[in-house]
Amino acid sequence: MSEPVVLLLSGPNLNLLGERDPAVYGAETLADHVAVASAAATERGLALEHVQSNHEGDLVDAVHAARGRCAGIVVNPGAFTHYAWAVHDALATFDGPIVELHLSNPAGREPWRHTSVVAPVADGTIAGFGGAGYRMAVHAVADLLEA
Ligand code: CA2
Repeated sequence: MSEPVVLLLSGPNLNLLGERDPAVYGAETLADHVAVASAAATERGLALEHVQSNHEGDLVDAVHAARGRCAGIVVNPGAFTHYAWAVHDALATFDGPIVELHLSNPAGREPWRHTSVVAPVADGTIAGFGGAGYRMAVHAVADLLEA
């Protein structure tokens, strides 16, 4: 039998990681983070799928495609975190565990980053641990699946 699939969803501008703002977001590329998340998934007997988009509707479509097919979701919605209610509504239709992930700690940054519209439909949030958060988020989903 094939392993349960965890969907890693990456929002806008995260495709530029490693190219700018290393002081805030680190020097690693998104591909580096996906590799870390994949390795963590393998450790836990899970498979990882990754979707990155700069378009809100694509992220909504990816959540829809995950319904009934993926076991859990790790989502770094990028700036959509703070206002994309369509992403919130799509995630609310997903039955498995959802972990919200951020490289930085939005709570310690500008006031407009303090609101997350994703947090109410996530089981929990991992923020401020840089790239290590990708490993932590996959393990959090795995723990919730095993609970
Ligand atoms: O800390 C995070 O992971 C964020 O989700 C990153 C978002 C930001 O809007 C959230 O408040 C927190 C921004 C991602 C932008 O990524 C860039 C990558 C390279 C260069 C510039 C931006």
